[in-house]
Amino acid sequence: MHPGADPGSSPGAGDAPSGADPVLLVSQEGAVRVLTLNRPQALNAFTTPMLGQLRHALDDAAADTTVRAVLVTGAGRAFCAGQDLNDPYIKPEFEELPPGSSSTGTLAGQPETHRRAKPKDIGHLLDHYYIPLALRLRSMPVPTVCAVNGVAAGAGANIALGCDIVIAGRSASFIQAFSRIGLVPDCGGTWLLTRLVGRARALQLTLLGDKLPAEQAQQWGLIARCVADEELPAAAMALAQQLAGMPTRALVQTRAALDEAMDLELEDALRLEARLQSQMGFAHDYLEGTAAFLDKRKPNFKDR
Ligand code: LHQ
Repeated sequence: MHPGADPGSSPGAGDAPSGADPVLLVSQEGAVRVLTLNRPQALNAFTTPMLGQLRHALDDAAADTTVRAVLVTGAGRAFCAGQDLNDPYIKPEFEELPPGSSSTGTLAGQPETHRRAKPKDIGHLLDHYYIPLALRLRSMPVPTVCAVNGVAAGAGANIALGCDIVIAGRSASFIQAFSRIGLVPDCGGTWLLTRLVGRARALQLTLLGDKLPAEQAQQWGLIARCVADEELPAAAMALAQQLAGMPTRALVQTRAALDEAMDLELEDALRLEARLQSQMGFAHDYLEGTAAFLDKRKPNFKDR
């Protein structure tokens, strides 16, 4: 597939052949849309079709007014091992060289002097797949929950961390795997990690590329919660259902205000809060929330 192709519309590596399991499972429980990465044989590593499908599924959830929260998780023992390093979009091609030529790369099991790697511009993959996906996630008009059911590496870790509330099973872990293969963090890792855990820990994670166990990730403030593995599905769904019953527009504006406040002076943050509060004050959910409080009944929030 060439850069600029419509993400998700073309077949490619990891695309499920007809009759095979889909690479993304989409289901709905009440007002919660559940998106499950489904390539367990490759630890749910992202292929280009899968990235496109995930983005389209988020677009669908955003457009569907019956959806009031999104829950993202993975099938099998991993959440996501990041970019599929076998995807033809990024995998270097190797050209045959005459014996004795110098080479710049090899294929496993091949004599070094007989092949040379022809690199590709892997930045295209970020421009056309990961950046739209990361921005879509951050601008969802409903809250997002990620249930990290196992290892989350590279772009898989940063997609997870891009969700509003991240809850992980105790056996899960986070790996900024980029430096292990000669890359820099992407998918928002530089922005997210510095905000979530500060420069020292962000550097430790990204330079060393070490595995951070879920419990420590919670202690560091990288994720919100860590639960026993067997409790993860129910705990994540309960969180998503709780969020789905809340005033969606206020939650989404809260996310936007918190993100923006990181770069604002106090007075500008105060004025942003006042501007948003004015808007909220005219909305149905505030009127309903206060009326329900005064009537001592459960509120019925509607705004999105
Ligand atoms: C995989 C992968 C994988 C393919 C496991 N691909 N098959 C953006 C722009 C452009 C270019 C590149 O990247 C990016 C963003 C990124 O995400 S860069 C980072 C890419 N990810 C990685 O480098 C992580 C690679 N994977 C691993 O280090 C390990 O698999 C982890 C630590 C995640 C898990 O280790 P184990 O639990 O020991 O599992 P395993 O290594 O045995 O993997 C199981 C299978 O999954 C295995 O296949 P096989 O056929 O041998 O059973 C792996 O080859 C496959 N797999 N990750 N990213």
